Amino acid sequence: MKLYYSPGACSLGIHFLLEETGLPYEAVPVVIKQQENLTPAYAAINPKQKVPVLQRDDGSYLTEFGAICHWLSHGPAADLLAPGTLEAEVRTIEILDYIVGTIHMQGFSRILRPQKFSPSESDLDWVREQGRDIVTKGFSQLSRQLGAKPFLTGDRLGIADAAALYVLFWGIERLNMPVSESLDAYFARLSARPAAKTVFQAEGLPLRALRSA
Ligand SMILES: N[C@@H](CCC(=O)N[C@@H](CS)C(=O)NCC(=O)O)C(=O)O
Repeated sequence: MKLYYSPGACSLGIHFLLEETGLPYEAVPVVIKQQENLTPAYAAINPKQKVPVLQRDDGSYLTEFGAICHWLSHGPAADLLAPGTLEAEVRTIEILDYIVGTIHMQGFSRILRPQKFSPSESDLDWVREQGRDIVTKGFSQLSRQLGAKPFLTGDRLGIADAAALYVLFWGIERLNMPVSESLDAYFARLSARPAAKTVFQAEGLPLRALRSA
């Protein structure tokens, strides 16, 4: 398999998941800052010009964070990641979609790319503020969802945790946003996993306080 990723982007979550599974894969950087996702060569791989993309062993390309997670957890990594029951599956999708669709796409997109939401320079601070509001509410929801469990969906790592890893990396590490103690400790636990350490290092992402919970 081949993962197309950009350092520090949402593809970080898939990178982490692949590393957790121990399956063989190659990580191919497509640096968004250098607009490598906008080249014709990359458009031929993903016409949406986004990361992550997973090229599977049959050569086909799979896009969208949730679809890639779903495929991994029912395909090659089913032994490790399959939710088990239909109820566990839909609860997992419920959380994962909220993280990707709301916290990332609605919240962080406003904070990090406010100009996509208004053509007027004078609106941008307001758009960023709206984004912070959405992310803050989102993190509270994640904290409630986590409760006293080790992982978002229970006692073992699941695909929703991979999505949580990247939004918490953005919130805690990049933007220094306040989060609840339990969410902070959860992020510390995820970041301290060997797979996370490998991926942070591979993507060149120094953690402020390489957390050691
Ligand atoms: N809905 C997509 C979102 C992917 C996405 O927004 N990726 C961002 C990086 S975090 C990207 O590739 N942005 C490039 C751009 O917008 O130019 C998914 O779930 O995979």
